Amino acid sequence: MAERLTADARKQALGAIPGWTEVQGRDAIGKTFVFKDFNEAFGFMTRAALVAEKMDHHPEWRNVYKTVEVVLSTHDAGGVTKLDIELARTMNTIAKLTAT
Ligand code: H2B
Repeated sequence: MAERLTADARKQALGAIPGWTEVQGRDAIGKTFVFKDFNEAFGFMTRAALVAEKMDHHPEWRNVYKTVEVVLSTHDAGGVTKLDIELARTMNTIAKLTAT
């Protein structure tokens, strides 16, 4: 099972993934993605969902029109692990590919 990252390791990893920050009050990371419209936002979610399912690692997220608020944490570990970092990085890549 993936282990929780130390505060230092988490900070260092976040420094290399644009837009992702620590969530206040819990051991999790988050980012709000803003797309051109709903079509793009949902396209992003669809692609990200397929990757998440393949990884067996699932986001907490909320969509309102063209924004997607994402929170990542490894529930089994009670905090941020390398799986969250990997999914965050992948989501940034997917967002780039999705945006027109
Ligand atoms: N997603 C997230 N974010 N954290 C988990 O601990 C987790 C998950 N565990 N997806 C997986 C599913 C686990 O429940 C299954 C049984 O593999």
